[in-house]
Amino acid sequence: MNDQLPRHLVGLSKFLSLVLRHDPGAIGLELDANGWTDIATLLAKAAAAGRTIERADLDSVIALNDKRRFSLSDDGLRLRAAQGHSIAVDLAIAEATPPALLYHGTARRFLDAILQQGLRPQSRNHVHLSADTTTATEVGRRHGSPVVLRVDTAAALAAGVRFYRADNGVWLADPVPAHCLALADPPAA
Ligand code: HQG
Repeated sequence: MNDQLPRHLVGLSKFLSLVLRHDPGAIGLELDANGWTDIATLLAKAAAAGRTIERADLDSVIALNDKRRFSLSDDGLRLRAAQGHSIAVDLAIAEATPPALLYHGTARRFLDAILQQGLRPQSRNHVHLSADTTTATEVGRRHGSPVVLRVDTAAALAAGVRFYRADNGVWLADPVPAHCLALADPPAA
């Protein structure tokens, strides 16, 4: 994780994820309806809350983050998290046509519930899916012994599931019914 991000910037990346995805109020910040903050306001609010952020460090986190977690506006003045929100934001990204298969990495202990109930977004706004099993395995490992499900996207589309592609390429979806899910083949030895 954070392969290219210098170790001393990992804490800043996590702080930005907290503020821009889950709890802007922690530093008295308000995001707009689409999840953006003005960078000058972000830096001022963070400083007032006791967290001074060097502009160069912020630029490094945005540029070097392995998952491109943070998106800059076209004019370079505003910042938002690309995905992963638990607060209500409208990312205003267009529905996208997914590849035939997408993957979801989870922990083995969640498998029975997921195969019964389908994939739910839990605390986030969307179900998060990956385009490849390697990435999905890493996502699953965050929760425990990883297992990868494959999503039959044609079946999901037929069931009314909408798919979106976040600024950083992560696939986002509505809840995915169980009949669209199957265990993915284990990676070739
Ligand atoms: C599981 C990271 C029981 C689901 C990653 C997952 C991703 C169920 C957990 C992004 C369930 C939620 C999101 C059901 C789903 N019953 N468990 N019916 N449906 N679950 O962290 O997808 O590094 O909210 O399988 O790379 O793991 O933060 O979602 O295990 O892109 O940038 O409930 O977070 O990105 O966990 O990860 P999460 P996720 P960052």
